[in-house]
Amino acid sequence: MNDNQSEYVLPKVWTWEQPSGGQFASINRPIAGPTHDKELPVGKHPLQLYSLGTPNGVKVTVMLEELLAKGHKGAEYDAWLIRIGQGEQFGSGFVAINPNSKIPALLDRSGPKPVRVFESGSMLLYLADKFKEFLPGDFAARTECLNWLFWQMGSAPYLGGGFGHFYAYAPFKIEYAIDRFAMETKRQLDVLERRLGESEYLGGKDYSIADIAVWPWYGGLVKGWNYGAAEFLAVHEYKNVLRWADQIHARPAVKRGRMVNRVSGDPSGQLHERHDASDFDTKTQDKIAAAAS
Ligand SMILES: N[C@@H](CCC(=O)N[C@@H](CS)C(=O)NCC(=O)O)C(=O)O
Repeated sequence: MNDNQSEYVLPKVWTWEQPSGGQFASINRPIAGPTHDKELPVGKHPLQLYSLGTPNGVKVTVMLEELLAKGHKGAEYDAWLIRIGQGEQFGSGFVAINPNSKIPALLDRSGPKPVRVFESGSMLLYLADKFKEFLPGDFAARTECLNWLFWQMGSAPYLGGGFGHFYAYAPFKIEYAIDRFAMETKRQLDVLERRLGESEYLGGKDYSIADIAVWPWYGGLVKGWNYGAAEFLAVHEYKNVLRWADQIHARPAVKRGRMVNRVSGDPSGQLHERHDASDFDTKTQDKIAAAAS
């Protein structure tokens, strides 16, 4: 085993002396709260989303596009871009909606008093309850769906903050950390593989917020989108997960939801902000570039 960390001697009390290095080092800090005053913009729709097209952000834009596809006009939304690499999640307006300073954050302005919703799992549940969609009404079926929703909230930090961080973003490769989190990630994929061998969708026979939560992380992983780790993790072993990932990817609302607040990849798949359904046809980055030339 590579023991490049063996010279480290634990101090009595940890202190924050320098950025830890690696991607995100510039925005990481050991304290919460705003770093600067900045009001958030507000658009014309009932729902205001402040986000970025990461797996956590995509969950909510997919849900909103699915609700709109079902005809729920009350799910119309403005999606504003929060560039976390530039520290926009630490602006005072953002922190007022999410004291945890992480995207996504949602403000529902449809009632007499705005309702703030933070944590993507809470947002999915809020929207499912509000519109009575993508969550079974039957108590036992609802509970099974929520089991998988909360499984995602508890598991994905090992995939993202654990495996993804040490595999793709840490300033150097640490075998111990990569081994530990690759093992856990493969264990999680096997949990999904077994579940999707017995059930078409995670919550049961119907597509639900459980699939919407899990797909951007684990669907994206087996499709090779997250961390470019498909070969490393031998994802071809997870046939049921691949079947389910493709099935969900084929949904038009999922394709639209993946485009919103996306700032990387093919320009035709990047809709930096979404304020109207027609933006998908006119405001993707390829169209904006063509109009400017
Ligand atoms: N449990 C949270 C996680 C949100 C999260 O980790 N967001 C990341 C981007 S995917 C973020 O905003 N990071 C910025 C930061 O840590 O400063 C959720 O599901 O909403």
